[in-house]
Amino acid sequence: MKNSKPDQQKNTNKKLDDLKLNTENSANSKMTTDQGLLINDDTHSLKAGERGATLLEDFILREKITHFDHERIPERIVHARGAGAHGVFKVYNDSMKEFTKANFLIDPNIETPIFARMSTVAGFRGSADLARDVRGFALKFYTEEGNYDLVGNNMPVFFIQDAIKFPDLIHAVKPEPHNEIPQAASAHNTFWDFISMTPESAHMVMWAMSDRAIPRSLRMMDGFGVHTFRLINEKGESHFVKFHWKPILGVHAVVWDEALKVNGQDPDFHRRDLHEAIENGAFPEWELGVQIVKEEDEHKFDFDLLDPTKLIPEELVPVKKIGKITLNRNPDNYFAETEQVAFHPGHLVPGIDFTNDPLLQGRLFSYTDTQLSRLGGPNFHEIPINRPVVPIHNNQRDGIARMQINKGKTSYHPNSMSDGFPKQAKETEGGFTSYQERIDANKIRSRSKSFLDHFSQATLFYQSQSVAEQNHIIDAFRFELGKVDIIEIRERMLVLLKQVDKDLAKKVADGLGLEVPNQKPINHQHGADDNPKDFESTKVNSSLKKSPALSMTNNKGDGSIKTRQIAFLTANGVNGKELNTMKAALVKEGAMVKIIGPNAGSVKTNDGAEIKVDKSFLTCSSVLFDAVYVPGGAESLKTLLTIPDAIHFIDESFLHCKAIATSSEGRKLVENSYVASKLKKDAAKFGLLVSEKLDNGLIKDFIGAIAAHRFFERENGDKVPA
Ligand code: HDE
Repeated sequence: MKNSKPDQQKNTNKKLDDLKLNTENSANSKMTTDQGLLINDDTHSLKAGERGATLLEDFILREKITHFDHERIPERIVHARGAGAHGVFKVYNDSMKEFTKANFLIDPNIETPIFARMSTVAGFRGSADLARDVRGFALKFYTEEGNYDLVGNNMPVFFIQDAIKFPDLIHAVKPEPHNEIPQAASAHNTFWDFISMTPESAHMVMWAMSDRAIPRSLRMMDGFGVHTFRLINEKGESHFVKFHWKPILGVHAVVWDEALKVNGQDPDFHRRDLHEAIENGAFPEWELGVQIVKEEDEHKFDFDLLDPTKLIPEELVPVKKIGKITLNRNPDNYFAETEQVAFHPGHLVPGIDFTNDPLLQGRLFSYTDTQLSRLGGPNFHEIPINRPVVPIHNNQRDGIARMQINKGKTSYHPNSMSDGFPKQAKETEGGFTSYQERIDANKIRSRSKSFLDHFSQATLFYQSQSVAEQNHIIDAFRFELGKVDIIEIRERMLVLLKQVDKDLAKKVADGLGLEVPNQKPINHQHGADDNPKDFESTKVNSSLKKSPALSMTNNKGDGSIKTRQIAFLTANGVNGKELNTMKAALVKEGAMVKIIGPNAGSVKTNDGAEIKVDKSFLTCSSVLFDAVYVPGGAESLKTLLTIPDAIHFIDESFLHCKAIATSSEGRKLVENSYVASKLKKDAAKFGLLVSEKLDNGLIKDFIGAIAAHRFFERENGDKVPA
């Protein structure tokens, strides 16, 4: 399906129909003011004479400039930079009936419209996409029972255990207050100062320093609801649940050097990738999964289900895949939809409920509150992207920018003048009731002892990574702490890392030119009158030593090369047959081929055909691609060898562990790069495919190498300067 716009497809999506009510299209229309007056001259303001002063009475000028003056709204305090898309969700079958009465999770005939927004956390709205950061991943389901929001991240745990610390965490990671430096980066003093005094963050910090924090694409990252929620079935029974959504294309990352360069080459790298994939009909998909835990098993784990710094290892409770999320339509207008969409973990439907996770509890306050200042008042639910697909009836009235025109003489309950309407709905009619959890407690400010194991899962995460992934984590700590210029902070971090893994701490210390201090970690997260001893970290001896599910190596998805971006390096005289054959083979597998040439325009093949150039060496670089192919052609290679950027393309692709293929004369580019020294007998095993001619063997090997994503073996002493 090439075109994803709803006008061109059979559309039964209620939310898209609903948005049409507010969609404007200026095609074939004359220009008007906001009052509908036709405009005769949008080019000149009204002046007292051709060279005279502008007149105050020019209401057309004033309306236009006033609107412009007020175009900006405050950006999100966190998750300011994001990209969004419309889509649908459908469950596979009714097997969830046992656990929940939420219709959209049990009826396979229902296709629920959704809107998704993915974001970085720390950077401002104009920051670059490939910052090392957690990615927000928020889903709004427009269900027949009202909107349900699953406001998650691409990592399954969080930095802190109590919402009251969130402003501190965010102040620490945001640019430092005196000079507003650095943008969209955690590599600075204040972040690590806070983290080093907050051992509960150890697990999340391992995730944030892993390759998960630099995704290849927003379409290739996991989603997690993070907190434990409840599912409530028709009988009113509760089960604990963790939500996951896993990309069909697998979870993939870039390498750090690449991320730094992408941010300069294309700061919109992720946003563009999502937009283009959807425009090309390559709709991103995830499978929604659940881990379900019975009420009576709440305390059977060696961690607390309410602690948001812990995950439930999939080896203990498997993820049951229950349905599919598909993003199939780009927003028509970024501001109206992606910027104004307002998520809130408290947007619930019957069949889903909260737990007492203290982080979740705080979030339930924050999200509505923040919209009041961001979107200007309490009517943000009426903004088209936010309004549900079911009617709203209540006695809430007025406020800034009220859209709804409520008829009738009453706006209170109970009333007799409107026959009691709108009436409350019984539970059997779909009325929402909260799960009646029994609570018998003192009102206190404290933290459960069951939250004090700060390191076991950090260790589990580290131990479950492949060697390459572990090396990347070590490098990330060296980079981040290397940017911290207060030695005491670096040392406190080494003390924490030693609790996670001694070898990790030692290697990071070596990179920093320090020794790992022989100290115990100190937990500074407690009240002034508390005894610090009561808050010391405890490490539980878990029987689970490794969780393969935590390594990206084991999350490769369908193993296809769909949507991978492949660069073909060409110049006049390129071997047309080789170019076209390889292109056809890759496109057949769903990859995207881009022709790179010395200049914009076109290149001539050796058989006289003309091929359009997608990018010149000036307007792109290897970091924007997943793999590179150099077709033969004596004349083409002669030209390419005179272009330093073409040689650099090969070196950089090799450094970033990407698949490289050449056929016939194409090998000359490799032979004239630093990669020449890597042309060993078994080079093909490591994704360096140099072939005398283009044959089926090369095509098959290249497809396999692209699917492998990266050849991290090259990082073991096989690097080249690039
Ligand atoms: Fe958020 N978070 N958060 N958060 N969060 C916001 O709400 C907050 C947390 C997440 O695309 C804000 O509308 C508190 C965890 C996403 O619009 C704000 C705490 C998780 C998004 C807010 C957390 C998230 C937000 C800013 C700790 C993963 C972007 C703008 C108690 C499960 C949603 C806004 C979008 C946005 C508060 C922690 C995910 C200020 C107080 C944990 C994906 O309300």
